[in-house]
Amino acid sequence: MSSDVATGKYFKSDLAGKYRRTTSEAAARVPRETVAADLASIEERGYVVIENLLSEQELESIRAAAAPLLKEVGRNDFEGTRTQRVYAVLAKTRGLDRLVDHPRILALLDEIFQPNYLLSQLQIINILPGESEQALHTDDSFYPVPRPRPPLGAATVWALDDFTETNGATAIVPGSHRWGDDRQPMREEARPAVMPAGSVIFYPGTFWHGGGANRSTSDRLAVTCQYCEPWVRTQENYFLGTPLPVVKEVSEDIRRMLGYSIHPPFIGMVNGMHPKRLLEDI
Ligand SMILES: O=C(O)CCC(=O)C(=O)O
Repeated sequence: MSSDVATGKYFKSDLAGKYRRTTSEAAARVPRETVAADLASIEERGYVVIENLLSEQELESIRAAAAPLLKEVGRNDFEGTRTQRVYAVLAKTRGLDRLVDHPRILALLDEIFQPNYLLSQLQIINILPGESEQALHTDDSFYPVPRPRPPLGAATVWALDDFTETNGATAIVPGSHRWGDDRQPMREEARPAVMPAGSVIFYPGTFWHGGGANRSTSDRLAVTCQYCEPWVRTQENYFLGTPLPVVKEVSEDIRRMLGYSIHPPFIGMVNGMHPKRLLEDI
């Protein structure tokens, strides 16, 4: 064994020759004081709501991309039998990409996770009138690592309609990101994340929340993006589920989050090489 391996240097180094570790240029341009304020809110309350991040024009175009994909309702109480859910979104439309790689969100992820974190889940969620409340849960509880602990995942919920007290706004439990395994929230501890369309709520995977009951007469349309550390398994298997032509079309930030990246020294390699070499002949 070489001394580098013995000292652990080997396992910490970026061994990629041609494709080195990549970071988000757009995220790096977000003012540091903005990132610090968002992180302080997450640290203190477990979440940050960023209001009106999307323009009316962006909202319209995202809604137009989402609408034709809305078909099936959920298969159980957790998915919601009166909730339409769309999976494998990146393979179906380019219209939601800017939610996945929004610089303001990547700037937070850059601080919370190790470089080359991954996209874990991307869903369109349309809660229909009459839907009941979803069970409160955390998003990274399926990783068998005891709490309290740092998050292994993080999520956004983008409001494409106004989120109101009555239409199924995400129910959130402030401060719950710090709880240990011995504590679960009572329903009365949850409150709706009321925010105007075009806003986003960001919370770590340790934060208790759930879809709200829709007691209104209109739909509640949202998109949720979830991300995870580069060394845990993603919820949706994008390595297998994303056709190569789609991988070519998306931004470099999304490509990296789909697994065309390495967690140094070599986690994620293909045939001993950086996965981006797969794209060279296409
Ligand atoms: O739709 C929402 O507001 C949140 C949904 C959610 O947390 C989930 O489906 O896991």
